Amino acid sequence: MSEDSMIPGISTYRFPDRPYPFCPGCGHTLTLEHLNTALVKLQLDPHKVVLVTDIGCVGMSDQYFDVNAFHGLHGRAVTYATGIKLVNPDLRVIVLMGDGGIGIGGHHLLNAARRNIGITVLVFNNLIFGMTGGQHSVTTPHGATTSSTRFGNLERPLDICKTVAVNGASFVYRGAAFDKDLPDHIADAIETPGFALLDIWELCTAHYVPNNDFSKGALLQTIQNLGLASGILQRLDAPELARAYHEQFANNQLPITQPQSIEIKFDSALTKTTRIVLAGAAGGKVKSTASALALGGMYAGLWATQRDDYPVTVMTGYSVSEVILSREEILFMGIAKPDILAVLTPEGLAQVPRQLRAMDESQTVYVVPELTERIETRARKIAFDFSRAHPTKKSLALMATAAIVRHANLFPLDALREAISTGQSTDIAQENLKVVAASEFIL
Ligand SMILES: Cc1ncc(C[n+]2csc(CCOP(=O)(O)OP(=O)(O)O)c2C)c(N)n1
Ligand code: SF4
Repeated sequence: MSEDSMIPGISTYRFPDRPYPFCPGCGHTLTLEHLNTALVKLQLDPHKVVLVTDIGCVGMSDQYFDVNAFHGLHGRAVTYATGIKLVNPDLRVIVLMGDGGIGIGGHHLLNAARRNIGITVLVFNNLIFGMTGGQHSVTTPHGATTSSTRFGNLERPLDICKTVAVNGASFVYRGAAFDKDLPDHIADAIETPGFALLDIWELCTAHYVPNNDFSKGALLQTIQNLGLASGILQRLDAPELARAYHEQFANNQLPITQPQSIEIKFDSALTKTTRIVLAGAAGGKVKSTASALALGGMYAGLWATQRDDYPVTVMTGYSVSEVILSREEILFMGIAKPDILAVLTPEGLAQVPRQLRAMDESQTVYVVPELTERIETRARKIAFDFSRAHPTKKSLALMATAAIVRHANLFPLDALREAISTGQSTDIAQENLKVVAASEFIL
């Protein structure tokens, strides 16, 4: 651990006022407490820890920890973690997933071990699909009763540890959620540079325990009966992929895309974090407008985030972009309640009813005239006036956004012009600067 990654004196990584939601006696509670103890032992900078959760009861875990988090599709947690680690090898990326996720995303696990990517996988192995009612999983023992194996499981269980070990994992451990020394092993795994996995056996008190007359003793006995080894099962010293990847580019003097530094050239009068949603149509340059808005904010000294949503099809359907501008670092990119919502097209409007309902009188909806009557919200409504400037489908988003920047006094319009000039090709920027000039006529 490097010195700069230490913030001494952290006594917990949990949110103290958020109790876990699991059933009484659920092993997930024990394992998460062990994880917390391990993090406290390591005293890692919370900004450099990322919990990647899979689906299932275990998938709820990340919201109880005050660190970065990513939650995605079932079985894919290892792939998300791989991507995060590849981009930033300095992060401690910890995957929390069930045996169900291991089965669904087994292929990803093999490849993560084979690549020796430096992530830590905690398998919350309760021998069952917990969240969906106790169906059998890849680790359910032969003969076990589950809601999908009423007369006993006919399949043989997967040995997760052997599987990742044979594929080259750097650290492999098997134990139980009851193990007192589990925090030390979790810490050991997190400190391992390469791929590390802990197969942690647990009780699902809602399903596996009642269906199999199961208990702590029976769980430990089952590990033995199956002939599964426990403790540290493998420790290999092999190059970690993310570091090797970055070094390879450095040795060949090729730049890996790095965040560009931006020179602050303007001042913003913005005092409070402002959440802006642009709801328009695909092909309407919504996304590039949002990029210009975010970059303009940065030129004016603000923090900015951008999040885009559009269908897989092109040039048809909706396109909704969310931009947050703030004086403070932005730790969560989602927008449940916008401060400013621009409704530009019917497709966009169809995507934002919840946000419109959430808004109150202190917030503003800017809307094209033909959709004004269809907006149901408590927020202040302001309609654009297109009598003196006539945007096309392609210029509407930018013209509206430039008008909003001025009207809401987000930052100087020159910062938006700078973003367009530096962030877009010369021809497109020239056209767009004319659109910005025309924006003064519409609000
Ligand atoms: C690809 C996919 N298949 C099935 C599901 C339905 N599903 C949601 S939770 C779950 C069971 C999760 O079991 P596990 O991963 O072991 O976690 P646990 O609930 O035991 O913590 C399933 C099958 C899904 N969300 N995605
Ligand atoms: S259903 Fe099982 S895994 Fe889910 S919270 Fe309850 S005991 Fe835990």
